[in-house]
Amino acid sequence: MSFSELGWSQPFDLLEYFRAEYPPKWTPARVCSISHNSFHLIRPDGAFSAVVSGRLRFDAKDGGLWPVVGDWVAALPRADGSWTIQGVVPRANALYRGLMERGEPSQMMAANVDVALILSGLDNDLNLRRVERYVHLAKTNKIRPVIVLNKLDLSPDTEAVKVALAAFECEVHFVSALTGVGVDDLSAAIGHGQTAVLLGSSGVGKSTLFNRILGREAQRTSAVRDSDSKGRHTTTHRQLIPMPQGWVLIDMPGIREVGLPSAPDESTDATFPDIQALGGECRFPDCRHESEPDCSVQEAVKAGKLDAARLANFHKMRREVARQSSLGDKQAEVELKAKWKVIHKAQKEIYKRPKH
Ligand SMILES: Nc1nc2c(ncn2[C@@H]2O[C@H](COP(=O)(O)OP(=O)(O)OP(=O)(O)O)[C@@H](O)[C@H]2O)c(=O)[nH]1
Ligand SMILES: [Mg+2]
Ligand SMILES: [Zn+2]
Repeated sequence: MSFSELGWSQPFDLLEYFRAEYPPKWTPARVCSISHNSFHLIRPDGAFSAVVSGRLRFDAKDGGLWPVVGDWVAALPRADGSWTIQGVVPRANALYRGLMERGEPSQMMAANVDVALILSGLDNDLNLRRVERYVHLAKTNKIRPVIVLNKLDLSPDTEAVKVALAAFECEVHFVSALTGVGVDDLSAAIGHGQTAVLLGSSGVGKSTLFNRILGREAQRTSAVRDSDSKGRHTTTHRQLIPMPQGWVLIDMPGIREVGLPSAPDESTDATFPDIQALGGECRFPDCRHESEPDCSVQEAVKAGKLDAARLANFHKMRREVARQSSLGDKQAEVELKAKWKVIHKAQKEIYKRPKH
């Protein structure tokens, strides 16, 4: 297996980066899952476990990087055959969620993710407001959102759902993880070497789809409750596995509250391209589409061209993003600090040089 098949998709060579940055014995590997203090890693010749080195643990307390699922790390073999993680390779991006409800900063869920597969089950009424939140999560984290409607075998009439999702301007796939219908097309929509993550409520069929694409039962699944078709939170930890199709998939536990991560106020614009386009016609360039005069967005709602519930969610999400942003973003601060450390070090080197 190559690094690309393990999901290395940054525009520089991983081995060259290691040669330039790390001691010769440090080897690149990717974090597949984490249980307590044990990190399950994969590299081209196979899987192995490692613990975080004392140094990295110490640095993390002092604002250094801590590895999460999807991270590329530098692993070092010890004399007794065990491994330690010595460093974390700078991330291309990361999937954050907000924890405003708990009054906590945004939390990193996975690193180096290219595609978010936003799953809903056609056995339940489609919760458009929730899908808007997932799309936002993806877009603010620079991840391509792909909306997936699963359980097509239970509800083959897709027209109404297609109409309801048109405003999202997102790629949409209808699949049945159970029968396999639509799964090859979905897989083909994900590029070679990309990393995709499964997002959605418990019971929508994330793990069933994961197993279907992988071709074996790697993840446990369990039936939804008869009373309301809700899941039982069967998957309890994040799991990354390279798929035989040449890309990488991360199965996730079902998300209860889709909290929005801290981000600039305008971040909701990309999530609501229809509202953004209408907003270009408002009288005031900084119109908030609330009660301003000559607001094209409000007019579109009155004319039945824009769903009032969608606009209400736009407002709600904007307020939530602002509140979460005031709570900050721990890991992002850590990354920024690490970046500045490197810059300051480089500056010091420059000042140390003799002046001519
Ligand atoms: N009919 C039908 N059932 C499906 C399909 N996909 C999944 N299921 C069923 O839905 C139930 C829940 O599936 P899981 O894969 O465990 O759901 P999950 O999203 O991983 O749930 P959590 O791990 O709890 O977050 C299981 O009984 C699956 O067999 C499908 O395409 N059609
Ligand atoms: Mg699951
Ligand atoms: Zn307006």
